[in-house]
Amino acid sequence: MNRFPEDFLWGGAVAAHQVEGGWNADGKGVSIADVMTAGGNGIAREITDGVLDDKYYPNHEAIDFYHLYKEDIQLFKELGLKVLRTSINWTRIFPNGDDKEPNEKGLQFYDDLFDELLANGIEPVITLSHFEIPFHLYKAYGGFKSKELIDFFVRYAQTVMTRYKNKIKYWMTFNEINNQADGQHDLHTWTNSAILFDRHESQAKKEEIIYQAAINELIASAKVVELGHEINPEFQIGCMMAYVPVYPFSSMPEDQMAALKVMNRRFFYSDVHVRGEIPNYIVKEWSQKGYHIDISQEEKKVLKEGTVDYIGFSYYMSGAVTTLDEEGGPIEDFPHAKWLSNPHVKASDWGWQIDPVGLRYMLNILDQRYQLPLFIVENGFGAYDAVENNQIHDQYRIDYLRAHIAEMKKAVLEDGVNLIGYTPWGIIDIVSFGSGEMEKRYGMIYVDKNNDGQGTLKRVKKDSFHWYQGVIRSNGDNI
Ligand code: P53
Repeated sequence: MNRFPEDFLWGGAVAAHQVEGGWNADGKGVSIADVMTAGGNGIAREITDGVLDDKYYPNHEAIDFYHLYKEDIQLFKELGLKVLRTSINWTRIFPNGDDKEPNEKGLQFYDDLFDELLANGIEPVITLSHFEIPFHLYKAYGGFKSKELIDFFVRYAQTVMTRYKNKIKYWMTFNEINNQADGQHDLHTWTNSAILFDRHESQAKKEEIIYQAAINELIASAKVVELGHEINPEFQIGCMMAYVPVYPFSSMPEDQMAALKVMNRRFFYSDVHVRGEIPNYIVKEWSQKGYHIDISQEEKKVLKEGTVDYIGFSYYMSGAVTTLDEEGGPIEDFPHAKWLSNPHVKASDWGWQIDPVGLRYMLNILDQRYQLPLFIVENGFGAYDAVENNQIHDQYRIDYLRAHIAEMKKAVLEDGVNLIGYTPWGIIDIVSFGSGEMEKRYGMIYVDKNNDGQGTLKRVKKDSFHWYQGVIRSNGDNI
């Protein structure tokens, strides 16, 4: 085979909270994304205790996809997308998370959205939880550190999987479940787990709680995989991981070992998703640190019975670690090692290290580790765009995507990796998750809106739009 399979899933990806807006429309509840202010390039977003009058929340309107999706779908159709990955915003369906009955208007919105996509030949691919946990579940239960959230998530998933069982085939449970692995980034633990920490918790105690939340999510995910297969045996239900290959900075054996340890910390999540067992390196870590993680025999069985059908993942960049005596960022757990920037690759304006070969490397590592179908559900280049005469010449974005697709092709055609699809991130400009900016743009479709929330919301095709159209049309031959 020297071409991609004919049914390769070329598409684009977004998430509900980053596009929809309509944050309190038609009975929707407040989600954790609704209490995140705008930060900036290098400026952290603030998480407020509820929605405050004097703050600006960029996700409240986002790009108003809630009202404009029909026009956007026409553009996606013109672009040639075969699939669109988005999420269901949990708080449209269960506004508080622990409600007894779902919100019919929220369910109807996704019926309409999915029907519109399908009528235009675009298959929706759905993430169940993409940083949209009901805020109430944080306040009243402390987020996923509580086992009660397992049942709330399962009920929500059961509701939507039943309702849309003839409209959706590909599902993912928790977006980038492993990006809370470091435990250092408040935004990541917030968006993945919405954990309410006590004020004076030590770093070690926090880490223990994050592991507990992670285990609870993995159990919830496994239950949903099993249940989903009962609802419709045709369902393909995957996990969603952020993979950032971490290289040894030098060829010192210790650097190689440090890189392996840092990678394992992230692999832990997919190891459980795929194998249904907690790997020994984590069992050991917990006992060495004296952590008590609550998981019953019954729950261990659940993990084993709910293993995923495929691995969805994001790929943006790589990293490097060293044990040499160099200046670098600290690594929890490996005080003798640090993060360094890799002199052999360039970085984006946000410091993300651009590494197309890393994608081929990662695809091979995953294929060998798991032997499951792989699905690249995010990849893209966040950049500042300039509009000249109503045109956007984003050659840098084309260069980034082309280089990554070229490596992805090698992984499939030369290395034999089983890859089922590719959905570049932020196919249309959206609110950045990490910074809350509009001007960190990923799209092939420009949206006229700036960081302060001003603009007409008008959509304009960028040069990358026409380029990607050709890629899809030729099934990846012309890149
Ligand atoms: P933004 C870090 C590393 C890799 C992926 O991110 C990440 C992050 C988070 O900062 O997140 C994913 O918008 C996430 C999306 C997000 C996208 O990458 O910060 O799944 O929601 O928008 C890009 O540039």
